[in-house]
Amino acid sequence: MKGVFVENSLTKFSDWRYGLFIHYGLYSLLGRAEWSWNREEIPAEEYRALANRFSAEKFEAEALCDLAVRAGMRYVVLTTMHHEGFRLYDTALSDFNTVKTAAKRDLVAELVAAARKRGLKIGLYHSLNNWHDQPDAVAALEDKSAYARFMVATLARIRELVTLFNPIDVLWYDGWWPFNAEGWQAEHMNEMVRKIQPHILFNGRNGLSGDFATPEGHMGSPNPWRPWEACMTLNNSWGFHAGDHDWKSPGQVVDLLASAAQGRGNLLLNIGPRGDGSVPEESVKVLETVGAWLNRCGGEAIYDTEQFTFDLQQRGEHRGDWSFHGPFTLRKNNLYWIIRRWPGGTLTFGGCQAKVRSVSLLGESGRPVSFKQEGTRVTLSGLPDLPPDPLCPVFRIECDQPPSLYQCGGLRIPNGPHPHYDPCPSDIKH
Ligand code: H79
Repeated sequence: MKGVFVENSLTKFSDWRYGLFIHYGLYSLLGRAEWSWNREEIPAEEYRALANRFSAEKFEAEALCDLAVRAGMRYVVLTTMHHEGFRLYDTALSDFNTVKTAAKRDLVAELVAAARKRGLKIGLYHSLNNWHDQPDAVAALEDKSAYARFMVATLARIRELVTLFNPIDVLWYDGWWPFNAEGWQAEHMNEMVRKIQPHILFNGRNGLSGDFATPEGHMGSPNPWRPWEACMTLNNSWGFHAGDHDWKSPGQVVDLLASAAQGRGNLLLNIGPRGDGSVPEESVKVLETVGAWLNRCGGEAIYDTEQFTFDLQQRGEHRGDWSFHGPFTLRKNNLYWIIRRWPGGTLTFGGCQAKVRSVSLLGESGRPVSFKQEGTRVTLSGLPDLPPDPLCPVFRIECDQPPSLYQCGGLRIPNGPHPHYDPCPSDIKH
């Protein structure tokens, strides 16, 4: 299964599944993550001067989008302007942008064009508040005329962004403090954008709930029946941090992806290019390794899956614990078992509420697997002692109906949209 996205009438945001988040700005030059201006109280003039050094000579939109495709991703989201207020596009509203300074390029235009060329969906990240423009939202809190000026500028900036880049797929608001929806005039804001781009989607960070939830740094949404997208760092920083080498392993990324796929959510996984625009090799390697796995065998279990678990995401660190070998995902009559920890020649799971028709190992061999079912207990046998995939073997367990897993002492795992969650009584207190 290829990562390149093919549009069809059933396509929905949740089927994008896996996207590349790119945090790039002046902070990337400092290498101390994207909040450094604020956290270090860098004098404004000193920070502004970074723009004269921000030449972005290794920022290659084509290569970034190629990486996203190789990684098996279906969309990209770029920070067009982070909290620092520096715009990566050709705005007429401020000189603090990449076209008027050292780079002399419109990086957003380049990325949008490259993404479109590859059939990738595109999201533009926009920070509502920023530390550069005066007044900023905090200064506008107590002063009516400052507030009026601030909102005129904010709405004009957003209007210009979605006019310059039209059509795009997502407007990704961030930097919401210190206002709520009323303060941001969020209804008016969204309506204005929708008038210009009727099909655009919004996240829920301007105070309204938007089209999808954006859990940051964790999986799952408070309301799992709404579309959601978890944004996660690949190390522990969004913007480039020269001292952060704490990269997630390919297996950990598989866990995140499976967790998203179980809950029909998306994973927006971040890279923070260096100041010159080059991408740390470690992130490239992890993304490519997972992309190769998706291509080889994982894709069928990850893309276009249905809502399967409710509770596994709700229970935080317990997620995926139904099976200690690795998570399950679901599509139609197929249950997929993503085996992160290979226990050896046989594998058993209980609680299967459907009749299993066949089992196969995904991948080149696609080989059928022997199994037996005794009631709700299913055992796969005749398996090798060592894992048959270098990263993570995946089984397709085809059933006679959409399967659910249920076992008292565990949790009931309902399939599909389910208005009432009905836990097993012993599991109510978790
Ligand atoms: O871009 C990445 C982060 O920089 C950004 N979102 C991701 C995608 C982000 N910005 N802020 N936050 C995440 C956390 C919010 C912190 C806050 Fe606060 C605490 C906002 C309000 C209270 C700092 C302290 C800002 C105002 C007071």
